[in-house]
Amino acid sequence: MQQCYLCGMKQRFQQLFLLSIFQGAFSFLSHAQLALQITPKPVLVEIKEGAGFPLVAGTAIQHSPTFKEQAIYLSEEIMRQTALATTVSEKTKHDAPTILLVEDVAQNKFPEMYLLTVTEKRIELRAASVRGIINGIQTLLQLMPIQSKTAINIEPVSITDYPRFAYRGMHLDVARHLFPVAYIKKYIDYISFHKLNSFHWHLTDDQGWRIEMLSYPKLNSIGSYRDSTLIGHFKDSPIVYQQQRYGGYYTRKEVKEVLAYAAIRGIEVIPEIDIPGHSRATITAYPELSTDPTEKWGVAATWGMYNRQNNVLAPNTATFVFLRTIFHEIADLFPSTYIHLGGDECSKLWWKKSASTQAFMKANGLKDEVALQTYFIEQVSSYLKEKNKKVIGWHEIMQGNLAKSTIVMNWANDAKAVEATNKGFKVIMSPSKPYYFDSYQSKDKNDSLAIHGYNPLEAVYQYDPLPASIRKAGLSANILGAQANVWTEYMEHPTKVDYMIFPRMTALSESLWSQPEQKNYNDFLNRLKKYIISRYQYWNSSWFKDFEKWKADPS
Ligand code: TNX
Repeated sequence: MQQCYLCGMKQRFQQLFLLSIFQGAFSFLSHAQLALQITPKPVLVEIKEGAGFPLVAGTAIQHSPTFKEQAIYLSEEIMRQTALATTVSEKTKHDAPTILLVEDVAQNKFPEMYLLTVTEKRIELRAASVRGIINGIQTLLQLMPIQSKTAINIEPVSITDYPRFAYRGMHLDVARHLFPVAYIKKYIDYISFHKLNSFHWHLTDDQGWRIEMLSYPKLNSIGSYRDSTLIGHFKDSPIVYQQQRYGGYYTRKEVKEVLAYAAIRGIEVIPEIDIPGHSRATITAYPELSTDPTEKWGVAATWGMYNRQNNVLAPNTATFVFLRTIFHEIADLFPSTYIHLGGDECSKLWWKKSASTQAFMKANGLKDEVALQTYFIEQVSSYLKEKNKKVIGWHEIMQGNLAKSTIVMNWANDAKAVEATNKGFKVIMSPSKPYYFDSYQSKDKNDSLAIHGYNPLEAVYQYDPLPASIRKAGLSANILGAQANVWTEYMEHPTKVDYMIFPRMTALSESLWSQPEQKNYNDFLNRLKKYIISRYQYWNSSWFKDFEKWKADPS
């Protein structure tokens, strides 16, 4: 390896020169104290005396080997945000002010914790894990302006920070409407910026199967496309359809690309294959898996199928072979700890009417259709266990007598969470009130079409995903965390998704990350208006603008 001494000297002189101009320029400015404006609110912020860190073109980012990809990510984000080019290496080549990403096992008092110290000489970010370092990077990026700069003074500060909840997620339904891979990545960026850690990817439903399958190709050639799509609200009369083929799916290559992108950003991607209901696309592709194999099904063109149209899998040998095969294929593709198997809104009507289903129930000693639903969940759970995966399902999976290792995702109310924790389940809270971001955020008649309901920003902010009764019962540890759900029946394009999630996602972020005593809605609104809206603009995203006007209903 060749070394160029003079080159190093020259570089050092240039840096010092820039530094002196830059320090002169900033000496009369007091620090902006951006650290007090960070969202979600950190656990502990200590503002320090003295000069800040001079970030200039050529500043080095030095990293422990484990954090190589995160160092590159930080460098790219600094470039995008400020137009400053930093260098990335495992070793520093000079003693100029440096950004350090340090793997430090001592920072493990809390999961995903990070420690950020900014001085004149160093920005030191310490964490025991990738997620910890990513959380710190997101804080650091908020200490920099969103503006093209030749030099930035980052204020001297020390921040100790960690999340309140272990599971912090956002869901996205890509079955009702499909979004480009570029948008899925952008969505993952939103998740990472907000210090959330899980992306729940709702990949299959009545209206389309959205992931390439090698084992059952008709899921794509038939199941991924519908002939028409409902326009307006599904409860409108008369119902109007757009007669145009709609669909598509993410290829395995694209999924892998998304997974790699998410991994760098510390995000776990949890795929959901929704069974045994919500399966209209499946039975259209493979009628032999339905309660009536002679019927010619069609991928759903309308919304809200529950009890209205047959969309269930029939319990038979072909179905269980199918389920084992496709869940294994999914488990092999996704590195996540968890796989979501749906289990929601499974109508019992079609099973009641089906002679072969009734015969199966009798032969297997299943006393009713609820027991059959549990049987399905148990079967799939056992297939996933073979692949060492943990199972998540919507709260309806508790209807029967299910293994307690299954995680219950509760889309009902606090009482349902109490029921689940009392039964010994671990729970992820995603109550439709207020965590369904497909509901309205205003009562304005002219607001963009949403499914129903009213979940304004304030309600999202004020909601505590840890119900008081669970805390009092000493069962807090059974609430793993929470997530907001984004069902896309009425969101045809990414712009509409952005409109529905912002700024509610920012409120969610603070209620899942920050300690309850740190929450203050007015302070949050000020930070949102002054610092976060400019992020949405920087992302070229849309958002619901009237958020201040619409208050939470009294509970
Ligand atoms: C219920 S909540 C559903 C979804 C719909 C949503 C609309 C749940 C697990 N299932 O299939 O899209 O309502 O809000």
